[in-house]
Amino acid sequence: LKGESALTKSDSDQKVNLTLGFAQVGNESEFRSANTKSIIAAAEKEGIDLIFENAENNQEKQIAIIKGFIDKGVDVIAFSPIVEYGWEEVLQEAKDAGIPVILSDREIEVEDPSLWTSFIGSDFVEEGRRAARWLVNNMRTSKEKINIIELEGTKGSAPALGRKEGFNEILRDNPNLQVLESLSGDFTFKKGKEMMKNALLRYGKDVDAVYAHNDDMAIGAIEAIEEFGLKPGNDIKVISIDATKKALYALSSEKLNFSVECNPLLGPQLMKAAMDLKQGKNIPMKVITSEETFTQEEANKEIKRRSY
Ligand code: GZL
Repeated sequence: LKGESALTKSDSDQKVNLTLGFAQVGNESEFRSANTKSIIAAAEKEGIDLIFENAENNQEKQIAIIKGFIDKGVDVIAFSPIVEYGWEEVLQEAKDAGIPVILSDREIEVEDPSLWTSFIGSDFVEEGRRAARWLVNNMRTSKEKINIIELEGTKGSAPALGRKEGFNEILRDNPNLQVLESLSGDFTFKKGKEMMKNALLRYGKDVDAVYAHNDDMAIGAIEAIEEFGLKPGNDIKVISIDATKKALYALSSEKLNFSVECNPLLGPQLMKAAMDLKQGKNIPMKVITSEETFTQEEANKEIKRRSY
């Protein structure tokens, strides 16, 4: 779906008369691919006419897509905002056009909360706390300072801001853990690997652990650590968030040490919210998905039941 727009015609026995415009953030990670598949499959299942557009990690493009939905007069708009800020104007246009907006996966910061109707996604701050707690409880070294490299997600995005906040909250109570450097890997494998290579050139064996805001950057860091001549998961502990299948395989091969789940399968909840809105029902302002965490031991069992 990269860069294309997909118009999925509903099946013949259309159950609801509903057109949903969805502006996807991009195609940057395994999480995103699973998220996209979930949304499209859920629209098909419910007989909802989905207009799916991909903003390719560009806010101007995402705004233009949303404006296009307003011009088309869709019933409901949903999107996964690439960053938290800069949405007032386009969401005011949607509100003036009487089109409700659902935030999928990522939140925004706006003065006027009436500019969006509902948020369906995760508690990123808690995800960051869970990652930090594992390090606090599992980094057994004699060193008085445990040195961490943080690989951050897209600058200004809700998951990157939340995961950093939660991680730092726990570190404030554990001063023996310190972030040597925080680098932006933009949630991608390529940038994550590149940033980790730079960090290893600067700090080498002084690095004790890597905290990656998502699996794709963690897998990149794992490759960079191997190419540097060290053993990921052993010489340098690696922890990540999302817990996609790639992370579960890295856990079972002991190159990754811990992964915090961030559930991408939001399609069914999103379609239910859109249908409820169309039928004039009130919907909850926030729906936080329940999530788990995975150690190396738990990975093998989980892999068997995972579709993504
Ligand atoms: C989190 C989501 C993040 C994932 C990344 O809900 O927005 O964006 O953690 C994805 O993998 O790129």
